Amino acid sequence: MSHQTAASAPDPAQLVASFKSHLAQSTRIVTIIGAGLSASSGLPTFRDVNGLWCNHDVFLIASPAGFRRDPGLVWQFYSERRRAALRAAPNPAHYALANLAEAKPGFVALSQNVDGLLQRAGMDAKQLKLLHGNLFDLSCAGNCGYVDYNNFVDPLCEVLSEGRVRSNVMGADVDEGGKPPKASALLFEGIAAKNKKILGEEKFAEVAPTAKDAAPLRELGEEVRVPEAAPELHSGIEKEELPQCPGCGEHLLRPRVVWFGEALPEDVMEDVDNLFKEEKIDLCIVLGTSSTVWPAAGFCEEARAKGARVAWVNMSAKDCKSARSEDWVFLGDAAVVLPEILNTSENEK
Ligand code: BJW
Ligand code: ZN
Repeated sequence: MSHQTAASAPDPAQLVASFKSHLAQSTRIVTIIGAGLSASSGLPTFRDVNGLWCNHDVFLIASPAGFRRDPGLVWQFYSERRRAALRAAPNPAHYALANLAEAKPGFVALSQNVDGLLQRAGMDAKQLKLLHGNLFDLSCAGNCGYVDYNNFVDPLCEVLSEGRVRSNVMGADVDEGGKPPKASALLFEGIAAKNKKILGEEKFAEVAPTAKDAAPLRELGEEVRVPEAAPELHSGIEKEELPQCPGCGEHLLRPRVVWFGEALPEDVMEDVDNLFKEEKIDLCIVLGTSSTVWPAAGFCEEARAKGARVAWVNMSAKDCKSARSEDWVFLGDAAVVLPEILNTSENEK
């Protein structure tokens, strides 16, 4: 773990000690959480190199329009995510946060994660605000009001069973043996399509990748295919084959997560509004998020406005760009950093 502030790099031990001393005196603590928290549990983030979005036009997957266009493709993506989350286990950072929540009744986690791992680490539901929903809640895509909470069935229907889902609807192939991950065919096609868009047809033709360029991305003997055009992603799945809403019998079910352009859950936003309306906040921890998605990206400044001192925990300094010189910045894996800096047993309960 390396520790630094935006202005200088003081002694790491001193930095941890000063953070711990502030933590011990803090009662109202807000944590803004992103996908980096679950990275050590083996769940890919969204925007990192092998992240979930690296193969995708985000809006084909995480928008109501994407679901209308091809609900099968969206369901394939979320079925894989449900399966991966079910197989994953909470890591030491999830437990450190759950312990802190128990030790500090004024602690609130504002989590963008939908994987259920904080709940499984034992965090009290009252202290956990799920900004972007939950992979294991399903709702009617036609808004008849039907909701199915905590549905852990897998697969949800035959067409979404493991063997049937195309492997490349997730991020680039996941590194399983400590070897560098191999780019998937879809990633390669995506890069080509993007370059084509930027350069225009003619310029792209001049610099288009050749079979030789593509060769290192393939297994020995695997056929090398150079994309000709933008990949047309279609699942080929009929609506009738997907989970149907038992409430109205008319529409499909969808994962109850928040897509781009959709409002965050009303009750959650009400709690968040009240949180920032109430008295002083002592500490805000921004954890494993690129802070690119709103409204969550704005919560750190709201906490500052209520007097909070801010601590950042992230693998990448570039995602702590709004850090000020008086903030604590802990660069490293959340699963290593959090248990060290929270060390809840030392804090007052
Ligand atoms: C590690 C690590 C390790 C790696 N340890 N760290 C204001 C300005 C501009 C735009 C907008 C605005 N307000 C609204 C918008 C539009 C839009 C938006 O924000 N667009 C931006 C892209 C610009 N926002 C919305 O549309 C939101 N809705 C809304 O505002 O509605 C208004 C409305 C009101 C009334 C009526 C109607 C509408 C909704 C946003 C929903 C986002 N949904 C997603 C998908 C959820 C479901 C799913 O999971 O599939 O949420 S998108 C995706 O991004 C997902 C995430 O929760 C979210 C944030 O990503 P996160 O967690 O930060 O992940 P990454 O990958 O980006 O970062 C990982 C980080 O971890 C990195 O920093 C790594 O370095 C780090 N890391 N390993 C520690 N081991
Ligand atoms: Zn319905």
